Amino acid sequence: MGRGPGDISTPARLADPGEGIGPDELALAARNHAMPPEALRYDVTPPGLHYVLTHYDIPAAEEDGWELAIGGRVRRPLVLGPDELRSRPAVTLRVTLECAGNGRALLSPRPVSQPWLTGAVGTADWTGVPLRDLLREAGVLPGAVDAVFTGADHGVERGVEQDYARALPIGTALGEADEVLVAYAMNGGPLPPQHGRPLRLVVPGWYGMAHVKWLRSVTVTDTPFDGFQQAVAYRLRQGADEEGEPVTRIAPRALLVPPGFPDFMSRTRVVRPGPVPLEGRAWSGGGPVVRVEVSADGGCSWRDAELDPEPADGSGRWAWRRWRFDWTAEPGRHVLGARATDARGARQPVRPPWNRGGFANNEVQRLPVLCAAVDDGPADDDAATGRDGPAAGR
Ligand SMILES: Nc1nc2c(c(=O)[nH]1)N[C@H]1C(S)=C(S)[C@@H](COP(=O)(O)O)O[C@H]1N2
Ligand SMILES: [Mo]
Repeated sequence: MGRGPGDISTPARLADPGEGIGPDELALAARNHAMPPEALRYDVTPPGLHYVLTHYDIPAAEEDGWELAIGGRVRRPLVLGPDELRSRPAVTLRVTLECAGNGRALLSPRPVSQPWLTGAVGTADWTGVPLRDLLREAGVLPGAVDAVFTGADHGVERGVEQDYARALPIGTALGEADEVLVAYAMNGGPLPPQHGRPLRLVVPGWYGMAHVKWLRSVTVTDTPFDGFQQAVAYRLRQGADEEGEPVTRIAPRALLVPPGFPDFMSRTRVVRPGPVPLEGRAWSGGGPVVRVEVSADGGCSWRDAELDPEPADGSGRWAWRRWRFDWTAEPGRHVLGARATDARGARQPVRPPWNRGGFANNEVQRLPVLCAAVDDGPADDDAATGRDGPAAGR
């Protein structure tokens, strides 16, 4: 760790100019995997392709004997097992989940942490019991401020030993609009271990850190929760000493299904001249995405993409939406990107919004594309910056 135990105040480090990803970050990047961008083609992310982020270890957590304790400032504390939850009216929500650190590794200076590019996102159908039903049954007492959610995983972070825990304001936890779930199923099956088996919180529209996995307790408090993941991590700060603003809802973002085929090392896309149908997904935690625009020149000029209609039954309100755009590729190099605007008018910036933790960087994607005819084979072109041309299979 390189930091003394108990040294709570040590801020997250910023990489030195030109400093590459080190072994610690590589280890995090390898265990917390991204969703491959081609998986943006699916409405629901297939099993195993959804991104994963776990601060510590995946705990040994199984259904048998698991208990969720609901207590604190409530009239009737409850202890419920997965079977008792399953016997209650169930709700299934399609939710796009995104890590607050998505885009962090694109920042300069780069906050040293899990070095996400843009793949820390995925969409799943989560089934469970509305949290408000459980809190109503327990009877929240007057003066309640926060509901604190604690997971079974344990670790040390910047010198602070802790169980992973996050809170929501009691109004959000009880809210009709936010539809917070205590989920026991993902895509119709039990939660996989890495996604929180046997129980997790799902907070539609909020960044990933709020969706506490391996959930073992919900504690209603009459003072604001000041645990590490609430008061120290996940705050938007410019300077290390600022209190900062809490990270909450997902900022709008659109990404492309990469067109054509990739170069092995650089991931530059190779397409042929002529019509290239583009598609991607767009989402926001601030209301539905109402507009997506596409740029083929790195964000200088924009044209409207076509958004798929929202499902009439409202089932898509927390999920990404597909968009399409008919692009005509001309020979040469291009930088593709798309930008989303949500119902509240929030629009993705072309320049990255920087903060010390590297949170909520929803800058417009920059996807390099080389358009080349078959005869001028891109293999000789330095777009294939690796040793092998794009035709060399691996
Ligand atoms: N108990 C627990 N819950 C957790 C975490 C964790 O480390 N421990 N990580 C959070 C973060 S930062 C994210 S982005 C999401 C990731 O959820 P996923 O792995 O199911 O995609 O889980 C959240 N819930
Ligand atoms: Mo996250």
